[in-house]
Amino acid sequence: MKKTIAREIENYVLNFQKRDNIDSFWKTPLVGFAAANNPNFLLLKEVAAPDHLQPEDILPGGKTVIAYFLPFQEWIPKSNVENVQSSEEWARAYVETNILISEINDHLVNWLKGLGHKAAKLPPSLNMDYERLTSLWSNRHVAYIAGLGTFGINNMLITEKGCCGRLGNIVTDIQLEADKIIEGEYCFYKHNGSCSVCVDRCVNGALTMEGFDRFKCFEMLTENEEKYEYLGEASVCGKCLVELPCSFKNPND
Ligand code: B12
Ligand code: SF4
Ligand code: SF4
Repeated sequence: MKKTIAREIENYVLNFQKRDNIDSFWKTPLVGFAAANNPNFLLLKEVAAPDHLQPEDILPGGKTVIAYFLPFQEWIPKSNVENVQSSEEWARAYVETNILISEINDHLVNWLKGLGHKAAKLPPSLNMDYERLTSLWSNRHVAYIAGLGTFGINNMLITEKGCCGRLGNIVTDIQLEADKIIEGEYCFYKHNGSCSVCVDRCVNGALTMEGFDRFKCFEMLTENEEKYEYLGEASVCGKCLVELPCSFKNPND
């Protein structure tokens, strides 16, 4: 069943990028599975984020959380290396990937229900609190628990296909074998202190070795959103994800 779910996501992406009105392209998705009762879900709530929802809040009786990572084709991040403002390709990929994630989630929920299972996604209204700039559900944390990667000091989840891509999740009542959390650190800085390229790349003083200022970051995202208003809601920057040793792979490989 795990392979069937991964194939379903992969096929959805392949068909989506064939559409005439879609310009972005993605590599084969990575898919991971977390047990809904993994103690790390509660740990996140108790240690870091008291408001964070549990899988049970999204689907009562849910047993497994499915996490997927949609890596961008390399030309998209490469287009975003130069200049302070984001490239149009990066902005467009953000807008199109948000549509893709929303469609994949709806498709998976309906497809699993059609097979007689229960499944649910996080309601989009809970995804972002614009005053605090946080969410009640962490796609990164879920993907980490599902064994898809580890955190970089740029805050991104670094997977075996790097950090340049976007994440999605749904919860189901199917009991599936959980994937193991990755041991060790993919980020070079966390591994042996040998890298800080992402910090040097930040264009608005938001990401420093002392920490991350989400409001300064959001200032840059808003500047780009205004520039690319004609594309939709492109709240982007992403300079701290591109041209890094971890952009397209686990740098320790
Ligand atoms: C709020 C938000 C923002 C805010 C704040 C960013 C931030 N760093 O927190 C703003 C608007 C500034 C922003 C900016 C960006 N964002 Co943003 N954002 C989100 C959003 C909607 C919610 C994040 C959140 O608050 N989660 C809840 C908190 C509690 O968890 P967390 O911060 O995700 O994760 C923490 C815990 O896991 C904890 N933790 C780490 N290790 C451990 C271990 C244990 C044991 C425990 C208990 C906890 C713990 O620390 C983590 C980091 O703070 C997510 C989507 C989502 N729903 O997850 C996207 C998301 C994080 N953003 C993403 C991206 C790509 C960006 C941008 C590059 C913009 C762009 N697309 O061009 C920039 C990058 C800025 C940066 N370097 O951090 C991607 C990241 C993809 C990836 N590879 O990881 C996400 C996942 C969207 C997606 N669906 O793919 N973002
Ligand atoms: S650029 Fe270097 S320090 Fe930054 S997240 Fe990637 S590996 Fe870690
Ligand atoms: S997204 Fe832009 S402003 Fe935000 S931390 Fe990264 S480089 Fe800095």
